[in-house]
Amino acid sequence: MLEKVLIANRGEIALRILRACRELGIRTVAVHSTADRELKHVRLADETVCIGPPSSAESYLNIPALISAAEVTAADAIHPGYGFLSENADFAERVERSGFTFIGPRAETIRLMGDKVSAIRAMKESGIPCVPGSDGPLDDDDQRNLFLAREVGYPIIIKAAGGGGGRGMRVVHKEADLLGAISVTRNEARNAFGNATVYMEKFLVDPRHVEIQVLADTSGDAIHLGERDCSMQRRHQKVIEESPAPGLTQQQRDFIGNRCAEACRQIGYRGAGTFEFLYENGQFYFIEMNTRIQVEHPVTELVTGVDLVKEQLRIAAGEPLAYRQEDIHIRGHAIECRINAEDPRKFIPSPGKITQYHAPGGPGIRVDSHVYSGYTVPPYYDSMIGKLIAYGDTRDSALARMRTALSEIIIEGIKTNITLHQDILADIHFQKGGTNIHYLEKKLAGS
Ligand code: MV4
Repeated sequence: MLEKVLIANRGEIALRILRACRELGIRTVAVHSTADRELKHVRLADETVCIGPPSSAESYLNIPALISAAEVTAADAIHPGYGFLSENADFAERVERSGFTFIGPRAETIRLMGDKVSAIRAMKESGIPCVPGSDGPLDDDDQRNLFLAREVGYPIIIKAAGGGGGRGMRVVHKEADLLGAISVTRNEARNAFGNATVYMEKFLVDPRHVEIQVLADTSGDAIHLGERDCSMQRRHQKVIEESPAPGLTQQQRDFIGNRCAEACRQIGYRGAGTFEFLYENGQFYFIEMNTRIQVEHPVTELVTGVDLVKEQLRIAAGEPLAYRQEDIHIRGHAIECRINAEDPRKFIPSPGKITQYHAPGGPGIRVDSHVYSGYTVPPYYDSMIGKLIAYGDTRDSALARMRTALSEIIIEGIKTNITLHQDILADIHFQKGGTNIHYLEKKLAGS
């Protein structure tokens, strides 16, 4: 097993990783900025290293500072968590070249998936269903692009190969707007990502966002752990996630899940990963792959019983997967509400001191959070202060437990989005299940 892991992250995920290390008897190194001395995982870690000033660029994104911290503490591996450097191929490469284990896929896999054009090409070759489109980069031939779009059929969407997560894309509804949209998206992509490559897809009008969780070990074995529905989002920020996806049959799950596991074997994937799909009219369309542990991983843990972070650590230590596909069964239903320090109507961040904090509890309730009474939420980072996860035998029982938990939570001193979650849980369309990616924004706009 690994002996010492450096946690290159902060907040709830750093605490989550620390707990997994503890369970496996692995010592921990917490790195933190000068604004994060009071973080719960910093207090609990075996060793701590201050890596820089508050700004992420000078601390959690500071590659030399992180590698130095691993060297002075003699860590043997680095866990990047999510966000920050978790999907930075150059970081993964420098970690491994410095003699440490990167807890994640090989750098070349991260690079392959970071370029959306190469990711789609690799997935298509591995038998994953993709959105009809240009099947590669667009060139500067206007006539060819006009022809392609006509073949695909409007509306279409132009996306930047270096984008992802909602950055660098433009919907085109009619031919007259196509060439302008391509050149604007190209220029934005060149400026934002240093990569002017753009591609074309059919624009799916009201899909759901359904993603498949996978695990793969270093000996080429891979399994899937079912799906998560992450359609409840606003401006590309997920608000609520759940597993299983409402209405998905076991047959559909087996079909798409097995294809994802097979794709992992074909590309030599390693570690935890997520295949993102748009789901419309019973069909899956691959859009991107995430090569990190995700915020919403707990809903998968609750319905499968698999500790995904412990599996990441075991895989990084070179151990084979502890589960075969036949061992994975989806049981019950789990739902996660992301708790943010923000105004529930205007969505403006609300950092500051938490004067009173009481966590909810009871059967089927899990709280993944680093906050405590007296903790000050710093203004420099993401506003998510924790996740409330409810499990039940059925979706309705998970929703009932979530409602009870939301009513119990006390967070005073800062604004939070708890009332937004209560509104969503009281919504009859959400209760029915299967709302699409546009539902929340339309509901907030009052239509
Ligand atoms: C799409 C799409 C419709 N059709 N691609 C947005 C984030 C990025 N991961 C891909 N995105 C989309 N790609 C096609 N061909 C609609 C979206 C989209 C979206 C996707 C998932 C979750 C939320 C979304 C919100 C707006 C648009």
